[in-house]
Amino acid sequence: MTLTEPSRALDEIKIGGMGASRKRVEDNRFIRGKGHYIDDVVLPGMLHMEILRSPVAHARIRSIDTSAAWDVPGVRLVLTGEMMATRNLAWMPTLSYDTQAVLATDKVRFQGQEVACVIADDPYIAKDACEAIVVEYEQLPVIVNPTQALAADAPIIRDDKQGQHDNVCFNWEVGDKDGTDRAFAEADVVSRIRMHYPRSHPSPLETCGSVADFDRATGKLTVYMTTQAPHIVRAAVALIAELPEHLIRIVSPDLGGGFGNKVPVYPGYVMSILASILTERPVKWIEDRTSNLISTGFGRDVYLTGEMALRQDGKILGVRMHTDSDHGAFFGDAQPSKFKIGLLHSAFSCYDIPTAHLTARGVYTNKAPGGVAYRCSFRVTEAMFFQERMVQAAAEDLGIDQAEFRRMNFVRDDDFPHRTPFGFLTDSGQYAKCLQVGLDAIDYEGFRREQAEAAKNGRLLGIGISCMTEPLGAGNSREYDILGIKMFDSAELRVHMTGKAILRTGAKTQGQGHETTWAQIVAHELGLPADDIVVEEGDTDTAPFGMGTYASRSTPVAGAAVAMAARKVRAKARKLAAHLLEVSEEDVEWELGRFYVRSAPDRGVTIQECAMAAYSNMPDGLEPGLEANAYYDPPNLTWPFGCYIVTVEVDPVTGVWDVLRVVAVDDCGVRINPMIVEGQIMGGLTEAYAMSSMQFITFDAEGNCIGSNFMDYLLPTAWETPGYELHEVVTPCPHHPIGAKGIGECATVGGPAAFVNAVMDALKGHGVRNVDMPLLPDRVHEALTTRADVS
Ligand code: PCD
Repeated sequence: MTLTEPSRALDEIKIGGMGASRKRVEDNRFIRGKGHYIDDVVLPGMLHMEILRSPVAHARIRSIDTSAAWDVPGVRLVLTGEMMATRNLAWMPTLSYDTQAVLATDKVRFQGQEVACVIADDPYIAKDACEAIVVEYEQLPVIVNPTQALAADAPIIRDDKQGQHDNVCFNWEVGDKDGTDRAFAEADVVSRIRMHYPRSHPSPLETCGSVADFDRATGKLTVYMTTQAPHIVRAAVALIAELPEHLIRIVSPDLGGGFGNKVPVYPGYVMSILASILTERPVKWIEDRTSNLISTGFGRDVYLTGEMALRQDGKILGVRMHTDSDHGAFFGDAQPSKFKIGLLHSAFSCYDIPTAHLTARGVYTNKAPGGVAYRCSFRVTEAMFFQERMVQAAAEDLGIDQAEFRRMNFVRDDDFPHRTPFGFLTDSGQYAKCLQVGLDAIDYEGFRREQAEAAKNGRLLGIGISCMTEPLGAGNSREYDILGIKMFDSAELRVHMTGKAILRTGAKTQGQGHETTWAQIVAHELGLPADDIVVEEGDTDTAPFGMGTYASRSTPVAGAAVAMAARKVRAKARKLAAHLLEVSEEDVEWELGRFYVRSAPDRGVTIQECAMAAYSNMPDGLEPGLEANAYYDPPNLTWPFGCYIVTVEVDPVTGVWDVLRVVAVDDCGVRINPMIVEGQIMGGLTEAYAMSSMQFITFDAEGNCIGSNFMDYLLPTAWETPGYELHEVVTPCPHHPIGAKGIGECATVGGPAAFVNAVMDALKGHGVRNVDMPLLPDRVHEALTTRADVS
């Protein structure tokens, strides 16, 4: 700092810049009931669509008789697979290079699969008419898990696919097999664990839906739909339906939560589009709760087995993992194309492990499509759960304290960038420090004493730790693409003459608060008050091309693009400032919100004055206007770190467990809006708690989905939800323009293992190594009484 350094820079917090816990601007409309969700879209002449779904899980369709449905007054159209087939639309490609039935033609392959649909004057007529459709099914044997799917005599579910002679949808492998074998040969101790991460459902409060509006006069197709990735949908419609891309407009309005559920393209969207083209009227489809729960993107359903090679002194020498994942009838989830099991191989990235090997097998079953990245960056929830359960088991086998075991194996702070055993490059972190903050906060030693004391009276207390780093922010485009479309993102910033601005990005908020936080990044870069910037996302006619919001990629990618676009605007504003100040550009200095003359700091112009000049007083030869766009292709993923510590008390008589305390230490680099970040962590922890304690979607032997409503599939309310104690550590991301890393999913990813580890710690000495989630009281009770694992 020189003596002439002026001190007129704006107080960044006051203008709502980076680090301000600015109130969420979108909440102004949400809490007033003024949000504009899919069901709020009402167009003149709009018709309504309802879907007839299969009651059985596996059956050949003998016949479909729709005549009675056509006779219901008010019915405009009835669609079957056969009719879709005449337009080559009975099947559609998925985002994972598979195919999925839009409407079943040959067979139904899961309960709830789309069989026919009715378009009518109102949704009630459409629903009644669906019930008038008669379908004759010839039932087939049903497969509901990988063991059945892989049996020698198993019926082939995907007999529609040429060359498919079994129920395997992929085999995939990564890591160093030979090196790992050697590590195991040298090990003093080999620790083993097997577990099932059960099927779960993202269940956003708002279900899926669409309003398709084809205008024959202009040839324009507008589709309002609940999608987390509008531009991917536009590309898919253009490439698959071969409609002209410039005449397709996808609008994703306000979304009542996404959580990965709104990434896949569902048959309902496709049918509403075709129905609008055929009827030449807008067609609305709104899914009901049960349809959402039984037919749309499930998460998890992975069987994991693993082994860890250990040296007696606690050093991890290598890891072997195998997964069998149940993808349901269609491989419909989205992940970067070259990674079949998502980023599951990001497991063990925070530990310094020389070698590892993973084999992954995906199978088809008679269940709805699964494997969706429910609040995780493509299967990392499963990866981190497995990792932290394995680490706890290994520490126990070695007789080393679980915190100490983690600390001794962590990647060190001075060892970044660090190459993980599966080949990722982690960017930065202070893992031991995060753990220590957490241990101090929960008073680890104190709790251990309390636990030992309580045990004397037969009370079961437990403490569980879960540490993880998550790969957030796909791309870079070299490694990450979906169906060949490279993963990067974008922002476009227009500053108006009075210094107000509009910002658009290729991301799509679903409740995360982008309207609030993106404006904060612009405020940070330009010194414009955040309140002067309006943020828009989700309309492909206006937003720059982007890959959408999932995998906590928005801050790492679109957020970076926002900073870069703002910097381009600042560079142009500098030219305007030089002109206004009548000095050369090199003599102009910047401080937040203002340019000034280096030799005369009192002589300056504000960014708003530059904006006005861009339209009213630009120098000769300078293009008018003040706007810029930026496409950002990140050099790497961002790697936030989380340490979650939970204490519980288990009732030895009933198996009921209560959470005593939850301490969360998150390092997501620089926080744009600390309040929003904390909200993300609390929401994430709540989902973690739900999965570990109560959520269960299962299927009976006939493939009936048990858990198709909120009476059976439980969402935690404020009453069950424990209180959270949040702490932070800040390790700025070295390659992100504002040092931020993603955070949206971290607590859901890392959280479940902390709850389960805590209960398992309480059960230590009772002969139990693993109880599969959800840890319902009867399962915990069974483990206590049988002194055996429960799956
Ligand atoms: N941030 C800040 N700072 C930092 C980071 C971040 O501030 N450092 C913030 C931002 O800006 C935003 C948020 O926070 O606002 C978040 O972010 P991120 O992390 O980036 O993320 P995104 O991308 O935006 O988002 C996504 C995520 C996901 S993925 C999910 S599931 C979930 C989460 O997000 N979802 C949801 N969260 C949430 N929230 C809400 N409300 N809603 C929803 O729906 Mo996936 O893959 O899809 O499964």
